[in-house]
Amino acid sequence: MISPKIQDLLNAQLNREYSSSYAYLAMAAYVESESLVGFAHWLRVQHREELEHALKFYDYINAQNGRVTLAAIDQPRAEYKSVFEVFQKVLEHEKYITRSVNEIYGAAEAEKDYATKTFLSWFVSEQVEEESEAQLMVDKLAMIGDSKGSLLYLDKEAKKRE
Ligand code: OFO
Repeated sequence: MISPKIQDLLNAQLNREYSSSYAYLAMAAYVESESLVGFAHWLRVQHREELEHALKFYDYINAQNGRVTLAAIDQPRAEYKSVFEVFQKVLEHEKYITRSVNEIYGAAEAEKDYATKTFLSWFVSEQVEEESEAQLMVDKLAMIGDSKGSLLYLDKEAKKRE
């Protein structure tokens, strides 16, 4: 059993996960248009992970006899200046998602909703990983600057993401 407030917060997060997924797919489309297929692969893996996150919220709301409500997904940004900008946005976005997960966790804590806190613990840990992976990409891209050769090397590396 979850309160109407927690249900609303979880549904809003479900929507954010789908928005994240859609935004990362749009980023993949941009880098793919620049022939950077490795970075596109990395972003498509991220896209898939976000779909899985969304479904975790879907399943949890249902398991608590709540009501899933699906809202509209914002149109994602299509154009970027560079791959570096793309990954800066990924990092920025993940920090925003971390804040939203923490807010729901705080609301669950205030209501002594231990089940929701336990459910969200997975996301709290996952966000540490999400931010760290995005930060690593930003750092590497900052390091290589304008070197096309290094960019192609990183593109190849990004292709290895599972
Ligand atoms: Fe679902 O963690 Fe990224 O957004």
